[in-house]
Amino acid sequence: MREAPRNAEIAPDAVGSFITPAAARFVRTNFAVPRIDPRRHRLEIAGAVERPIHLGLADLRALPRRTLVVTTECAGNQRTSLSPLPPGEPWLGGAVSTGTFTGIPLAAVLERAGLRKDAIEILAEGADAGKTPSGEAHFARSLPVVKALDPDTLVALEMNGKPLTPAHGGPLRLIVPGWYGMASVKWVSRLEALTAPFAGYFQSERYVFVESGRTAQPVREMRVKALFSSPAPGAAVELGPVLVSGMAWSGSAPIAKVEVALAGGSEWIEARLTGPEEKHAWRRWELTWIPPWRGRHVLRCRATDASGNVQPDVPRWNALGYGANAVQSVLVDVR
Ligand SMILES: Nc1nc2c(c(=O)[nH]1)N[C@H]1C(S)=C(S)[C@@H](COP(=O)(O)O)O[C@H]1N2
Ligand SMILES: [Mo]
Repeated sequence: MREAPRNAEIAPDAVGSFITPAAARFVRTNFAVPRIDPRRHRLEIAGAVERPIHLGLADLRALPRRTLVVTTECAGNQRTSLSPLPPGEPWLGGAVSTGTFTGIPLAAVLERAGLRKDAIEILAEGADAGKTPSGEAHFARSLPVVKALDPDTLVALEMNGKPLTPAHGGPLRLIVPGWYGMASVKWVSRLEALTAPFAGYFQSERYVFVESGRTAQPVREMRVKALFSSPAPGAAVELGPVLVSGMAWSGSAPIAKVEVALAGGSEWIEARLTGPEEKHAWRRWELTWIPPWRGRHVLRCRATDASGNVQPDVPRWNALGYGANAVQSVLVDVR
């Protein structure tokens, strides 16, 4: 947790809620939250378009809206599982949350300006700016045109049925389902259709997998992961049946199964998948465990998605510490 700029994990007691209340949501900010007057805010659409335009919030609200439930995880989440610890926010496991987002498909917004055929990427620039090692910059990221035109990529106005709060990008942010959080640019004020790849600081110096002996790869889809919501870490429970539960998600495919290894054992037992099934949201899982004895127990959980991706036992180290998705464990005291 850091105060200025503010970075905070999800409230631990909110992990088990399918929709994360706004006040409990994780926050990731690279620079100070920009001051924006929603009545005057204009979204500029420029670059490789037929008609460069500016749209106010009222113009956007007049376009057909969609609502999607979306789980977003910060690419640096669980970085502290890596050794040596890479630079960046020292997240434990709580840089993940789920919201109901209402907005206009980015494709419909671009259509207003008439996207030209030679556009290959859509750059989204936030109103926030500050110093980076390569000079003063706005938070800005580009999306390949196919992802930008995906009907589920939104220019969002609302989260959980209310106008977006300033901390979470209000009045306007991108929501890019399936991708790590950096793609969902907050306080978006400018879209530019590009005919050459964007190479700004937050595109080429950050949010890339840097591994020795390999060419750097962009960080995109969220890797498969499961976490515990109950019991809470270090919780004391009575000897008797214990409901073990949590959440699991993957940016590549639906969750196919979650398994739990009980009492430090190597045998994996399949949990039940329960609760709402939304294409871009985490899935709840649960399992009833009957502890065999009093004392301390270690439980582990592991998710597999429908593409066959499974969590590794050991995290894959990379220089900037992204995509850490090794199997998590929880310590339970049985009294
Ligand atoms: N303009 C802007 N957008 C941004 C960021 C930022 O610093 N500035 N941080 C990104 C990152 S790294 C993440 S993980 C998500 C976090 O969204 P949240 O704070 O609403 O949870 O916002 C993304 N969008
Ligand atoms: Mo992030």
